[in-house]
Amino acid sequence: MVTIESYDNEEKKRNKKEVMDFLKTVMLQTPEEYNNMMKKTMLNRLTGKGTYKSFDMRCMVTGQFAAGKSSLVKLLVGDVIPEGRHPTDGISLHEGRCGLDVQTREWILINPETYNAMDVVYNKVLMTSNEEMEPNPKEKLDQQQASDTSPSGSKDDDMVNPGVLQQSQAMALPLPLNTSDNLSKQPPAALTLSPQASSIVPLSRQQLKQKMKAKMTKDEIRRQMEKVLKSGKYKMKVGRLIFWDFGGQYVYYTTHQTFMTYRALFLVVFDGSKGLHEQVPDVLCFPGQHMAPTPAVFLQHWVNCILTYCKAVYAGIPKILFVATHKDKVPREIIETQRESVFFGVEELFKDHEGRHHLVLDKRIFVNATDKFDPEIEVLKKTITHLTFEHPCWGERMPNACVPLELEIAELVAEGKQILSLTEVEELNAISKVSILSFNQLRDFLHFHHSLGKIVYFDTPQLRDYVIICPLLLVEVMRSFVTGI
Ligand SMILES: Nc1nc2c(ncn2[C@@H]2O[C@H](COP(=O)(O)OP(=O)(O)OP(=O)(O)O)[C@@H](O)[C@H]2O)c(=O)[nH]1
Ligand SMILES: [Mg+2]
Repeated sequence: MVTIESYDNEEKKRNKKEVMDFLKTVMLQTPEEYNNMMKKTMLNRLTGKGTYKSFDMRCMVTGQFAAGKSSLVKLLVGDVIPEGRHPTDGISLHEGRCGLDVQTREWILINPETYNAMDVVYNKVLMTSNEEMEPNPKEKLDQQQASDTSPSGSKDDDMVNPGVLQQSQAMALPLPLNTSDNLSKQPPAALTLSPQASSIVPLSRQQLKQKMKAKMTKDEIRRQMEKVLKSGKYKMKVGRLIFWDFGGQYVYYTTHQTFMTYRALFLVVFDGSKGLHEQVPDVLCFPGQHMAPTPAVFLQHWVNCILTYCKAVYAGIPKILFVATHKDKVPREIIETQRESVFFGVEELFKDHEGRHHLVLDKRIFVNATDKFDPEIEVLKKTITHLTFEHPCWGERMPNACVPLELEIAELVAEGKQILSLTEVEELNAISKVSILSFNQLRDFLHFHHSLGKIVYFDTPQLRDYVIICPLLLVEVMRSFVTGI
């Protein structure tokens, strides 16, 4: 045991400290511990004014083309399923459409008409003021002043209105409402990367100051928070589920990996009415392979892709849930036999796979992805809920200090902005009337929000001058490289 004693001379103290630091480092060997340590350090640096609990889960829906991914996602978020075949072009994002009640674990659908991306962030700020541990005296004073104008605090639960559609509190960078459509189907103005349409050209300091002048102030935030609370339409403790529906055609495969993250739950969807080793007709060989494509080949591809591109931070995370579709294509009397057969096939396929502990194989969900009354849709919702609550990132603490900048960026995204120059982000931070992050805190903010998938920021010499605040823009850019369109 190395102990620094008060009678040790300076050099001895230094030497002992070095040994202790070394021991601490080697003891923190696992990626999980290392990650926790890094996160704690970073959060502490950003915190200053405490943290809030963030309930935010991404459900990544992957699998072979035409397996029923989009149909399934539409059922889960309460959308109408269109007639006929509509292949997903890139990635389709469904956000602000459903969530989970953090206390009752109820699946909650959100009316898109009442969805307001900014309110999501205000809810988050609100939660900040009552979720926290004992504030320091100065903060207490601030809160007291705030409570003069806002009914935040213990009244929180009184605001719960179970009969009303709810909205979650935990999103930092909401996208415009049209993101539940494919990005490529958005109005061209939102997509073009020309300097006129996007915000690539940095504004001058003066222009920016003028532009941002009327934005976030403490009063504005408090006023909005009060509105959110008084509306009674919102319940504080509803976490968000964001569905990422991946296009299943080969052409998109190169783009998908960019968005793989362990901070998510994965669904791998396949057509359960077909044999796992039946050749898929009219398709080219799988990229990089010469064997005939079968559902089994697609399942292996997706599992390998997910586990290759997601960092191993927590043991067995991310979880991968298999969902079979096209149950209605199987005669009723043999549904159970078919279920046994396909899921036994999936188990066989991965029995020696080294990522086996990521796979959820015991649920054996077999649905008709076009029928919202199929009782197994409820089973699927329950399973997603369970896996979300088990996920170590569900309810993780986030620093409050970032919230004002998140609000500013959220507002720009809502206005249709997709990219900001780093200078613009720095200016935005510098003119904040609520809290200004230091240079290092701002870097941490960008890295951390990149890891959350809320922005895209690569800190490399060629790319570090731009921040993509609407991550799906990247899919569109990469898709245009692949297809040449
Ligand atoms: N009968 C039946 N049809 C289904 C089922 N699931 C999907 N379909 C149909 O299959 C077709 C493809 O469904 P999608 O949901 O678009 O499939 P996808 O996996 O999103 O396809 P990509 O976006 O190309 O990867 C559509 O015409 C759906 O109506 C199912 O469980 N039963
Ligand atoms: Mg689709």
